[in-house]
Amino acid sequence: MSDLFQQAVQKTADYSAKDIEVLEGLEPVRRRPGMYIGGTDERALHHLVAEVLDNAMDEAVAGHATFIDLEMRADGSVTVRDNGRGIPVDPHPRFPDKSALEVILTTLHSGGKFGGNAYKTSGGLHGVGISVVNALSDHLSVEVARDRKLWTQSYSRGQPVSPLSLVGPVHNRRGTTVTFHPDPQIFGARAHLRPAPLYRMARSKAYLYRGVQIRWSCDPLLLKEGDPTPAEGVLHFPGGLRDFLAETLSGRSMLAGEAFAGQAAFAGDAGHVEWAVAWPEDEEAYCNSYCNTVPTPEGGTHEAGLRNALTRGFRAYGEMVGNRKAAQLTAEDVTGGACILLSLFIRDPQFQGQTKEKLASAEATRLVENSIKDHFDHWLAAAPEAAKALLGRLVDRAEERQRRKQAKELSRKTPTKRLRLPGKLADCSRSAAAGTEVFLVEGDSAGGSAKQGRNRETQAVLPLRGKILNVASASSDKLQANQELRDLIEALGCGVRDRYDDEKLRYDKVIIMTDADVDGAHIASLLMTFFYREMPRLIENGHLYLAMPPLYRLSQGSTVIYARDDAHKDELLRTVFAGKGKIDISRFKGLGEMPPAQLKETTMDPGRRTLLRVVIPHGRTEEDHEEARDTARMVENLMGRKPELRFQFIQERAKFVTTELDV
Ligand code: 28G
Repeated sequence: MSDLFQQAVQKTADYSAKDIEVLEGLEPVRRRPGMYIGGTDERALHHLVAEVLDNAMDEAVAGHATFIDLEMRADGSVTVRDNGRGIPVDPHPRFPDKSALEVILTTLHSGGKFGGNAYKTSGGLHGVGISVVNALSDHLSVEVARDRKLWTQSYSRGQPVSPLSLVGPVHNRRGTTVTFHPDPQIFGARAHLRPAPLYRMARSKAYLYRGVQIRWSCDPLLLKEGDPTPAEGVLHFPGGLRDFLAETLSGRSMLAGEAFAGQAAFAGDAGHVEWAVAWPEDEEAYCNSYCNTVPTPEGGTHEAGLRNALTRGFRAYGEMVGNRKAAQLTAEDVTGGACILLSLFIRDPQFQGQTKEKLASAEATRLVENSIKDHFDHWLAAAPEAAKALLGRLVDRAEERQRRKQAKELSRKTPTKRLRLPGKLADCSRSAAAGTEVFLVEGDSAGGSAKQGRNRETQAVLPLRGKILNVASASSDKLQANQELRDLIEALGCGVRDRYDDEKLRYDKVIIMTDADVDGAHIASLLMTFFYREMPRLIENGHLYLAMPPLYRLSQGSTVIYARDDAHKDELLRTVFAGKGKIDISRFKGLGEMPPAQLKETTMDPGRRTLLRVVIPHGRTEEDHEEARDTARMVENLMGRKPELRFQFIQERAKFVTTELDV
């Protein structure tokens, strides 16, 4: 047992002089409420409930309570009840004319370890004590069931309005019940507690501590039309954080299948930690951490411990499987795209920061890191394929970060020192051109999905921002000045016009991948024009292709299938979806909105996609011949003055260039 804990234990046994010194009346709270609850707005109003709920949670986490009731009444009051030990009602040693209960409810005990509860929450806006709630309520009543007796006392604005009275004997009941009504003098007559945020608060508490059942009830009069909050319900989640994470991630696909989740106790009864971490394909990250079930949105030492464990774990795993690049991983590479839930339980947590929403307890870092490290190594080793794929993605992140940094540094140096490859190119790892392809994608969001959906060995992705310069009407000066096109020329490596060298082309296939809509068609036609003008031999030699993203999204329940075209859609309706109820058919929205796995399946995977090869016709039919003779004028017409022709052009894909199926 540590000295600190020894002291804490002793303090629970008696009220030492030091504890009494920090006691103060409640007048300062009513005079400057904002100082204690972070304002007097609706948010602060809800903090009152959080405070009382946290007190009940403390009793549960300490192992003394298993149930908490939370009830919202139509009159704007709230009742919280726990089945813990009940706040002591015996005379207070230093104020023999007052009960311990009354001292707890009428004095501000900032700083001291007065509570004596080992897991007492003393951080954030919470932990200010139930006395602050009492001070800011026009009515508060408390019931204590303890030693087979039921006691009650009422207060108004922090002052007792009745003495502590014995109601009578009770059986089969134990614990504390607090009912309070926030003071309209403080919060305004129009302020009201709302069911939805309180229900959400109760739910997350239940997820954070699986040892408690929270019974929720809310007067139906408080539930406005359309509010999905239930009037009653039992919140109990034996699956803990793993289930919490699964719920917040529902419907999104994960990079490494199973989430990394678990719990571990610290040696010497010093507390425990729970965690759940997943890497979603969309890389939309969040990190929700808690200490003793109180949110720590500013993070702190416990988060640092988790980050260390994950980063060191990935580096060690990389070394083991021969991925040398893993050594460069930073915590940001590893957690920047992850969804993290972290819940720590320790004694006497220390909080810091403007709003006390950051954990400062130094020992938390080491405790958390050491507890999680071994579990993480096992998790990685248990599913090597998933672990390697995930590691590959994180290494991608690291490389992208390094490229960005390098590009930033280089842009400040002389232009001759510039890197040969553009910074936003996600290159493939194979160095020979044979069997490789580069996808030209519009925009960063589609580029992100493409990077995730690609085969990293053979497929490169170059995101191009905005509509590229309309080269048909641009002078070659302007062309030189266009960054997007310069990047494209650099990435391909083959040079332009007279200097074009097919041997130097860095990829086998150059694939234009744009949305299947008017804008996408426009961008595709601009790019095709660019190639036709600047690198005609690239087309002649059969390197240029159009990807065919799906046109429709068909869904039925949880089944989602994308259809290439009308024929494919009709076929799916006849087969997969036949006779199974309502089918949702929507126009495919855009590459960026498609999950990477689906983008891969429908549009990128060489085994399953359809590509159109772009060719310059050499008069196979009379018609083609006719058009091929005057392609230059065609191009100008299409790209210059008649925008309505562009769409038609690309839709038909058979005018100045024709396309043929590549299988
Ligand atoms: C219903 C709404 C919120 C609570 C307890 C239980 C004890 C307690 C609370 O003690 C003062 C200082 C150190 C003992 C502790 C009962 C030890 C033994 C408690 C709550 C007295 C505070 N028996 N349950 N406070 N300690 N529930 N629910 O607030 O010496 S507050």
